[in-house]
Amino acid sequence: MTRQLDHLAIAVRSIEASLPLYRDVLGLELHGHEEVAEQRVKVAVLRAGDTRIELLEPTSADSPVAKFIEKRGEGLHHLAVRVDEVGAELNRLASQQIPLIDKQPRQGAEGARIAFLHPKGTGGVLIELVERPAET
Ligand code: CMX
Repeated sequence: MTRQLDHLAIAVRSIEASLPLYRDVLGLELHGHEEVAEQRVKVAVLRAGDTRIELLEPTSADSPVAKFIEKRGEGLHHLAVRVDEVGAELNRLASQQIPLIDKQPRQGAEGARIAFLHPKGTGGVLIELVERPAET
Protein backbone atom coordinates (compact mmCIF):
# COMPACT_ATOMS: atom_id res chain seq x y z
CA MET A 1 0.00 0.00 0.00
CA THR A 2 1.31 3.48 -0.87
CA ARG A 3 0.95 5.82 2.09
CA GLN A 4 0.46 9.50 1.76
CA LEU A 5 1.20 12.66 3.66
CA ASP A 6 -2.14 13.61 5.21
CA HIS A 7 -1.19 17.11 6.36
CA LEU A 8 1.46 19.47 7.64
CA ALA A 9 0.51 21.52 10.70
CA ILE A 10 1.75 25.01 11.46
CA ALA A 11 1.50 26.44 14.99
CA VAL A 12 0.27 30.04 14.86
CA ARG A 13 -0.71 32.60 17.46
CA SER A 14 -3.67 33.73 15.38
CA ILE A 15 -5.41 31.96 12.50
CA GLU A 16 -6.99 35.26 11.48
CA ALA A 17 -3.56 36.87 11.12
CA SER A 18 -1.93 33.85 9.42
CA LEU A 19 -4.67 32.81 6.99
CA PRO A 20 -4.09 35.55 4.34
CA LEU A 21 -0.59 34.18 3.57
CA TYR A 22 -1.83 30.65 2.89
CA ARG A 23 -5.19 31.49 1.30
CA ASP A 24 -4.61 34.77 -0.52
CA VAL A 25 -0.86 34.86 -1.22
CA LEU A 26 -0.25 31.14 -1.83
CA GLY A 27 -3.75 30.55 -3.22
CA LEU A 28 -4.65 27.44 -1.20
CA GLU A 29 -8.35 26.64 -0.80
CA LEU A 30 -9.76 27.12 2.70
CA HIS A 31 -11.65 23.90 3.43
CA GLY A 32 -12.97 24.73 6.90
CA HIS A 33 -12.51 25.81 10.48
CA GLU A 34 -13.16 23.89 13.68
CA GLU A 35 -12.25 23.69 17.32
CA VAL A 36 -10.75 20.45 18.70
CA ALA A 37 -11.63 20.91 22.37
CA GLU A 38 -9.67 17.89 23.60
CA GLN A 39 -6.46 19.31 22.09
CA ARG A 40 -7.32 22.88 23.09
CA VAL A 41 -6.77 24.21 19.57
CA LYS A 42 -8.67 25.90 16.79
CA VAL A 43 -7.84 24.47 13.36
CA ALA A 44 -8.11 25.99 9.88
CA VAL A 45 -7.76 23.38 7.13
CA LEU A 46 -6.45 24.36 3.68
CA ARG A 47 -6.37 21.94 0.77
CA ALA A 48 -3.09 21.55 -1.11
CA GLY A 49 -3.77 18.96 -3.82
CA ASP A 50 -4.10 15.54 -2.18
CA THR A 51 -2.77 16.85 1.11
CA ARG A 52 -3.70 19.56 3.58
CA ILE A 53 -2.14 22.31 5.63
CA GLU A 54 -3.57 22.85 9.11
CA LEU A 55 -3.10 26.11 10.97
CA LEU A 56 -3.24 25.41 14.73
CA GLU A 57 -4.13 28.22 17.13
CA PRO A 58 -4.10 27.45 20.88
CA THR A 59 -7.32 28.18 22.75
CA SER A 60 -5.75 28.21 26.21
CA ALA A 61 -2.36 28.82 27.81
CA ASP A 62 -2.06 25.14 28.80
CA SER A 63 -2.63 23.88 25.23
CA PRO A 64 0.29 21.79 23.88
CA VAL A 65 0.43 24.19 20.95
CA ALA A 66 0.68 27.20 23.30
CA LYS A 67 3.59 25.49 25.05
CA PHE A 68 5.25 24.87 21.68
CA ILE A 69 4.91 28.53 20.59
CA GLU A 70 6.18 29.77 23.94
CA LYS A 71 9.27 27.56 23.67
CA ARG A 72 10.04 27.69 19.93
CA GLY A 73 7.89 30.42 18.40
CA GLU A 74 5.43 29.98 15.55
CA GLY A 75 6.30 27.48 12.82
CA LEU A 76 6.10 23.92 11.54
CA HIS A 77 4.60 21.80 14.34
CA HIS A 78 4.05 18.29 13.00
CA LEU A 79 3.56 16.15 9.94
CA ALA A 80 0.83 13.56 9.61
CA VAL A 81 0.77 10.27 7.69
CA ARG A 82 -2.54 8.67 6.74
CA VAL A 83 -3.09 5.06 7.81
CA ASP A 84 -6.02 2.65 7.47
CA GLU A 85 -6.41 1.90 11.19
CA VAL A 86 -4.64 3.94 13.84
CA GLY A 87 -5.18 1.29 16.55
CA ALA A 88 -3.54 -1.46 14.49
CA GLU A 89 -0.70 0.86 13.51
CA LEU A 90 -0.05 1.79 17.17
CA ASN A 91 0.19 -1.92 18.03
CA ARG A 92 2.65 -2.48 15.19
CA LEU A 93 4.85 0.47 16.22
CA ALA A 94 4.74 -0.47 19.91
CA SER A 95 5.97 -3.95 19.00
CA GLN A 96 8.97 -2.23 17.37
CA GLN A 97 9.64 -0.18 20.53
CA ILE A 98 8.83 3.12 18.77
CA PRO A 99 8.11 5.66 21.56
CA LEU A 100 4.44 6.71 21.47
CA ILE A 101 2.70 9.72 22.98
CA ASP A 102 -0.71 8.08 22.54
CA LYS A 103 -1.22 4.42 23.35
CA GLN A 104 -4.82 4.65 22.08
CA PRO A 105 -6.33 6.66 19.17
CA ARG A 106 -8.03 9.93 20.04
CA GLN A 107 -10.25 12.44 18.30
CA GLY A 108 -8.69 14.89 15.81
CA ALA A 109 -10.01 17.50 13.38
CA GLU A 110 -12.60 16.59 10.70
CA GLY A 111 -13.77 13.44 12.50
CA ALA A 112 -10.38 11.74 12.14
CA ARG A 113 -8.88 9.30 14.64
CA ILE A 114 -5.34 10.33 15.47
CA ALA A 115 -2.29 9.41 17.55
CA PHE A 116 1.13 11.01 18.02
CA LEU A 117 4.57 9.37 18.08
CA HIS A 118 7.06 10.89 20.51
CA PRO A 119 9.59 13.26 18.91
CA LYS A 120 12.36 11.69 20.98
CA GLY A 121 11.98 8.54 18.85
CA THR A 122 11.69 10.31 15.48
CA GLY A 123 14.73 12.55 15.25
CA GLY A 124 12.94 15.51 16.83
CA VAL A 125 9.99 15.55 14.39
CA LEU A 126 6.48 15.30 15.85
CA ILE A 127 4.61 12.73 13.71
CA GLU A 128 0.88 12.06 13.78
CA LEU A 129 -1.00 9.05 12.43
CA VAL A 130 -4.40 9.85 10.91
CA GLU A 131 -7.32 7.55 10.10
CA ARG A 132 -9.99 9.40 8.15
CA PRO A 133 -13.67 8.61 7.80
CA ALA A 134 -14.23 7.00 4.38
CA GLU A 135 -15.86 9.99 2.65
CA THR A 136 -13.05 12.54 3.38
N1 CMX B 1 7.96 19.04 17.41
C1 CMX B 1 9.11 18.53 17.92
N2 CMX B 1 9.33 18.40 19.25
C2 CMX B 1 8.34 18.82 20.07
C3 CMX B 1 7.15 19.35 19.62
C4 CMX B 1 6.97 19.46 18.22
N3 CMX B 1 5.85 19.95 17.70
N4 CMX B 1 6.37 19.68 20.66
C5 CMX B 1 7.06 19.36 21.77
N5 CMX B 1 8.25 18.84 21.40
C6 CMX B 1 9.30 18.35 22.29
C7 CMX B 1 9.48 19.29 23.46
O1 CMX B 1 10.38 20.34 23.12
C8 CMX B 1 10.03 18.37 24.51
O2 CMX B 1 11.40 18.16 24.28
P1 CMX B 1 12.43 18.14 25.49
O3 CMX B 1 11.99 16.97 26.35
O4 CMX B 1 13.74 17.94 24.82
O5 CMX B 1 12.27 19.46 26.16
C9 CMX B 1 9.31 17.06 24.23
O6 CMX B 1 8.88 17.12 22.87
C10 CMX B 1 8.07 16.85 25.10
O7 CMX B 1 7.25 18.01 24.94
P2 CMX B 1 6.22 18.47 26.05
O8 CMX B 1 5.32 19.52 25.47
O9 CMX B 1 6.96 18.79 27.29
O10 CMX B 1 5.49 17.08 26.32
P3 CMX B 1 4.00 16.70 26.42
O11 CMX B 1 3.98 15.25 26.75
O12 CMX B 1 3.24 17.67 27.25
O13 CMX B 1 3.45 16.91 24.92
C11 CMX B 1 3.27 16.54 22.55
C12 CMX B 1 3.65 15.99 23.93
C13 CMX B 1 4.50 17.05 21.84
C14 CMX B 1 2.67 15.40 21.73
C15 CMX B 1 2.18 17.64 22.68
O14 CMX B 1 2.78 18.76 23.26
C16 CMX B 1 1.57 18.00 21.35
O15 CMX B 1 2.08 18.82 20.63
N6 CMX B 1 0.43 17.36 21.01
C17 CMX B 1 -0.23 17.54 19.74
C18 CMX B 1 -1.20 18.70 19.75
C19 CMX B 1 -1.79 18.94 18.39
O16 CMX B 1 -1.10 19.15 17.40
N7 CMX B 1 -3.10 18.91 18.29
C20 CMX B 1 -3.82 19.20 17.06
C21 CMX B 1 -4.38 17.98 16.42
C22 CMX B 1 -5.31 18.38 15.32
C23 CMX B 1 -5.30 17.35 14.20
O17 CMX B 1 -4.24 17.22 13.53
O18 CMX B 1 -6.33 16.70 13.99
